[in-house]
Amino acid sequence: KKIILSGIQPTGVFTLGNYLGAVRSWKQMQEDYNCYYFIADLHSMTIHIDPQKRRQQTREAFALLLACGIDPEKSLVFVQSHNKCHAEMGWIMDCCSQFGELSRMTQFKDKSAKHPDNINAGLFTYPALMAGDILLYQADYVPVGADQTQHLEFTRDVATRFNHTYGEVFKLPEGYFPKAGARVMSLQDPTSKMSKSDTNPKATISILDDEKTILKKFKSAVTDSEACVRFDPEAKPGVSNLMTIYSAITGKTMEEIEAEFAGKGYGDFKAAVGQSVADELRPIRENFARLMEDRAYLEEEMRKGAERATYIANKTLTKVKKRVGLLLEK
Ligand code: AQP
Repeated sequence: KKIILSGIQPTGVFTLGNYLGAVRSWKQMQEDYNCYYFIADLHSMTIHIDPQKRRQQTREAFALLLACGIDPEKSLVFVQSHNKCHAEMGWIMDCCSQFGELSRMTQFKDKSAKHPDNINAGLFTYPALMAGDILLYQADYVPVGADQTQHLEFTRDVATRFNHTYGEVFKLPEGYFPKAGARVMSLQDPTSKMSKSDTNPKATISILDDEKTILKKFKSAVTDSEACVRFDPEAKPGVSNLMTIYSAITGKTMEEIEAEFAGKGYGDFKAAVGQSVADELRPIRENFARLMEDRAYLEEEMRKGAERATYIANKTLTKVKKRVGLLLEK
């Protein structure tokens, strides 16, 4: 089986965007691939989070993956910092990355504009750590959103350069674009993506929101004054976003959705979208509550994941160290 690798940051409870854009497909991919999924706690250090909150969010993120149907019997699930190879490999990748190419990363520009008071070096070298994450496991495919394609290209460039300088070690990973993946936008500003770190709770659906909250948030979602359910992301970003969500959950096409709500107002439409989301998320919320009560189980799964991840990654790291001339300890 081919290897798939992906990570998610513990920067808050996953949103409907994280779920429909990533985690739901991760669950489906478990059947056909060897899947490695990790909680990217080292990456989350590029923004400031209260330490106690980071610990809690990391535990929750791990439980959320399992609650969403990632099965630790089928997939390797682990916390990034539990496998020390990531930090070591990250440094080696730092030294194989050029200032110029890192300077061209749009995510760095975006994030430093968003947090001008904390433009730390980690934010700048984030793509090098990510390259290490991917290359350590010799991943064949990396599921990436549009915002991550530049980072994957960077990973391939670094890997190619390394192989050329030190001899063939790394497999070049390819992007993987899940068929059912959807890009979900903010409910309050449908021109920007839904993000877990958004400070306006009305803008995002957390996958742990209860039914009442979900229906209320959809009711107050920004739309337009045309009162016609029609897919047109340019002219009608709000309505189109709700249609994207509804389509991703029900499997209906845009034409089918337009027909379903022809002649009806936005009230009925929003209620139907909200209900479909609430029904989809209910079992996840229940699974999560159960998992969080069983701390011993979570800790044991984390430990097992860390052990296996370290075993796999260490093979590549040892090869890398030999190739670059780091003296191996006897
Ligand atoms: N709105 C979205 N629609 C579709 N997919 C999305 N993803 C994130 N937002 C959307 C996908 O979720 C995966 C994990 O993302 P991440 O935690 O590594 O970081 P992110 O992309 O920065 O996600 P957030 O929610 O926006 O987090 P914050 O607020 O911390 O920056 C990725 O595969 C991503 O494409």
